[in-house]
Amino acid sequence: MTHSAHRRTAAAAALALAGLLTAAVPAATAAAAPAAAPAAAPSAATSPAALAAPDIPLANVKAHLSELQSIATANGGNRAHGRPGYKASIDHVKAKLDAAGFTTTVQQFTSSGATGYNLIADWPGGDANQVLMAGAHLDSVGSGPGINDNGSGSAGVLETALAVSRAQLQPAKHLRFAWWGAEELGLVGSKYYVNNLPAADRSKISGYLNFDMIGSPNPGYFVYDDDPTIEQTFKDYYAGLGVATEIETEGDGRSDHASFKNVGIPVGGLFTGASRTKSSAQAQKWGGTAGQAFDRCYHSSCDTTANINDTAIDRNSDAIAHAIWTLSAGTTVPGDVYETTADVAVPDNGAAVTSSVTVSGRSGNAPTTLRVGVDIKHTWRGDLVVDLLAPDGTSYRLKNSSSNDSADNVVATYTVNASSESANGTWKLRVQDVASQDTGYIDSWRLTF
Ligand code: DTR
Ligand code: ZN
Ligand code: ZN
Ligand code: CA
Repeated sequence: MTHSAHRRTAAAAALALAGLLTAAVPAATAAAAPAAAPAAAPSAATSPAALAAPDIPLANVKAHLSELQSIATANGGNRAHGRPGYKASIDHVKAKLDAAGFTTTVQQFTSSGATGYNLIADWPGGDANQVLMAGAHLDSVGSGPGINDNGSGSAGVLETALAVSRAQLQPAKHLRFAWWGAEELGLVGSKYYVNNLPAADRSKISGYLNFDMIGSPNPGYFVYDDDPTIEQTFKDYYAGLGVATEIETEGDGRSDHASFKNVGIPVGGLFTGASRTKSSAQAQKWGGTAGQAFDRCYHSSCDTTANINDTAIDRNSDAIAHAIWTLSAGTTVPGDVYETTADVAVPDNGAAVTSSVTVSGRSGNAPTTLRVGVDIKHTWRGDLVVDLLAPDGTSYRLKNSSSNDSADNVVATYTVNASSESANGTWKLRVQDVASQDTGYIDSWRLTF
């Protein structure tokens, strides 16, 4: 195990404490520990929200959709490229972002003899060499207001950006949000943006997340199968809800992520379906109507605010926030690391166990973005409940159990607002397996200040 200048392995300290706390035992044997953790499963009610991303209020997202509907109604019934309704949409979204502290830029281009506009909004701060982007096309087709296609993606991205501002988030990476023009003419706006981005700036974009139709009235839950890390982030989110997802199979080239993928930038995204028909099997798992299009108002005048499924756009807006918070935490941000690699067995369907690291020599409280990196080996991670315990015993829920997440291992970094906790002291990771059969062990975990 190599140690960076800042890395303080607490393995020795943990072993010294092992007799008092949780015996660090080889993974091969069951935990022999007189666990220091409480016998009962941790109560989520006592745990201040630790999972980084906030809930994105459905009412706020729907208010944006109503505003886009009003804009279309006031401008000939659409928000299409080259028409007044599109520029009015850009101005409307820009004003909200300016008021929320974003640095906005309107990028102009010409397509089919008309002026088009991209809106780019940078959230100040973060590592300029690691830029995480999220975007949605803001234009509609000429035949209607385009509320699902793509007011839904535009509103979900907008409300997530506003949530970043409300939280005054200070992620490791730099956040950039974008609303594209003329997607319906062939990804024109996003292509213009990428083509006019110097190669050196393209290489700084660690990922682009695309949201085009995320509130379809007869929704499916599709995840783009492009970059595996981005894909898994969305799948993990939906697994946490107990909602099955499918790989998005018609997307390649069909929306603005293609502009980024074509120049080698990792991409991902979510989609609830367009004119294709929902199958019986899909209706079985997702509800809705088999034999009917996911969105039967696709590219039609009836793509209005009535053409939205609230559950779908709510879930997907929350998924956008989850991905932004998770993927912007960064991986190479320097920081003071406190780690233990002592294996601690997790008894199958049994008492919680804990693993400790001791933090010392720091002043004041822990940060709002305390990073908790965990590596737990397990053959059915849905069995596991994971909490961080601060030195004063306050617990922060990192991961809930989930009956259908059968994937192996929990390897993740959680961002916890631990600013009310003293930095120094013994921090613990508490893990409980709450379902029988599969089992595993804590392999290592670390705190990064
Ligand atoms: N081309 C998009 C709609 C669309 C169709 N298939 C996919 C797949 C993934 C994202 C979007 C789409 C439009 O009409 O805007
Ligand atoms: Zn469209
Ligand atoms: Zn679209
Ligand atoms: Ca189990």
